[in-house]
Amino acid sequence: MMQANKTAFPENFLWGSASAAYQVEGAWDADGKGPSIWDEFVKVPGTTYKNTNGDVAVDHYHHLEEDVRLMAEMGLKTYRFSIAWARIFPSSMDEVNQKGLDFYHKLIDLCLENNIEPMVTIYHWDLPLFLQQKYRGWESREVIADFKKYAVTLFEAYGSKVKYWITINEQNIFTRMGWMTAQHPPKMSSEEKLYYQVNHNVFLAHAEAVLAFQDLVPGGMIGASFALHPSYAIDCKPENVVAKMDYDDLKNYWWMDVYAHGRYPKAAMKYLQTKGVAPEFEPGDAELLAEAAKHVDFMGVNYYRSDVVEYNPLDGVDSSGVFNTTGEKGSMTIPGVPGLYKNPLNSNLPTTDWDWTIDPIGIRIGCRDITSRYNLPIIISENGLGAFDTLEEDGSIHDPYRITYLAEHLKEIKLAIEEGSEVLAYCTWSFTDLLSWLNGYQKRYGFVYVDQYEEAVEPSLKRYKKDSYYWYKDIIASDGETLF
Ligand code: BGP
Repeated sequence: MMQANKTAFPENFLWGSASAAYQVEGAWDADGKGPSIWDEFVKVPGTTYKNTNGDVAVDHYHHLEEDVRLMAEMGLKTYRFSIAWARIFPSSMDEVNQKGLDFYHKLIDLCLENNIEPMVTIYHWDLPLFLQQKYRGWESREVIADFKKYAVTLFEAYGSKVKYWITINEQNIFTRMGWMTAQHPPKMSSEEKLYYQVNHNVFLAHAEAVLAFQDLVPGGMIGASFALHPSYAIDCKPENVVAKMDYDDLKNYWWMDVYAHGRYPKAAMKYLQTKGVAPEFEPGDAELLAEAAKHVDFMGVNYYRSDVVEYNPLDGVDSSGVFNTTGEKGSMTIPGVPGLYKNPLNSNLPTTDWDWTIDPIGIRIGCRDITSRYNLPIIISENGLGAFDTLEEDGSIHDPYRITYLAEHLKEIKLAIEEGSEVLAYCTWSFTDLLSWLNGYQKRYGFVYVDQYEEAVEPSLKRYKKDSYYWYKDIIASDGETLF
């Protein structure tokens, strides 16, 4: 729907950037923090690229003032970060670690002093290890009450200062990689029944937090962040169009429908019931999900790439695909589910060195779809390019590829807004460079380069502004006008 009359980015648009505790903080056992499942998982040789881990990460924990100063100098309007559950409850849900709470008070206060709206993610994958050991974490319904308690503790501590809250980051990713592809803790593979049950537990935990939020943070906004994969049927063969519908139901709407409507998509549920892997409901679950959905204020969207969908016969590809964690372009293989779909490469689009399709229009398609299906405001909670960057001798980093990637996506977001989507915020991934869960430190996303090499014994952790830092600064100052 191309129009001649252009509207501007909305007033008070939140130009932002994002991170997650495990990927930036380091200080993995400082000030009373307990271990998380990731602290344990990464120590098993062979689980991450070159056995990299977040023990130090980019040491944001000890560079707080410097990092927020860099954000303020850039003019950032919002900073999305996650809270490490194991800093708040290190070894039991009965004892709060005040030093953990203090750390985030400090971060939030620094943001506010610099006119940066803090945006808190309650859970970004780093479950306290004691909960995994006690009842296998998300596999048990016990986690629902514990998550609620943790969320309530945060609402009570920070609710008067923080307006924007994200319950869960990319439930679809951490559950798939934890229970289907064995790439994340607890490293289980093809546990399909458990995978759907775990997801059900996460939905219930999210729902409890959303309902508790209503009384504790009046005027606040809450939602979940979802890893959105808009999809294209490979062609107009009807069986490929049905495969796309199956893909959307099982890979996108399975999550977004629950957040926004409080119910699972019907066809997907029937399929899983027939297979005997659908989640079991207890009395009250359906009502809880439906009630919470009425109070969700936005859809959080993490967008990196789109997918192509082609029908996959019963004797077709049966694999989650080889994941490229090395940056050697072309090493990824295509995934597929027999009887449903497979995901061939999109020959119309370029890819990153990690084989992720670069598709700016996909973000507009995603926004349009969410607007039509759910009529909810949207927070783009992550979008960015993982790339190799080079630190020049003079301390500069020239990353025109990142600027192009972000600019093209922003232009499409602007079009989505013109077409009726209500987009409240755009957070790039990420502000500083950070640990990429499985891909080490060489896959860089930040506006700020951090000297943290997997090879370095004692990295300097020095911060350097990339060209993209100055570019985003201008975008923010002009409210997006310099994009055009
Ligand atoms: C999302 C996660 C982020 C971040 C990002 C980039 O799935 O929410 O935590 O890691 O993806 O992914 P990667 O680090 O695998 O390149």
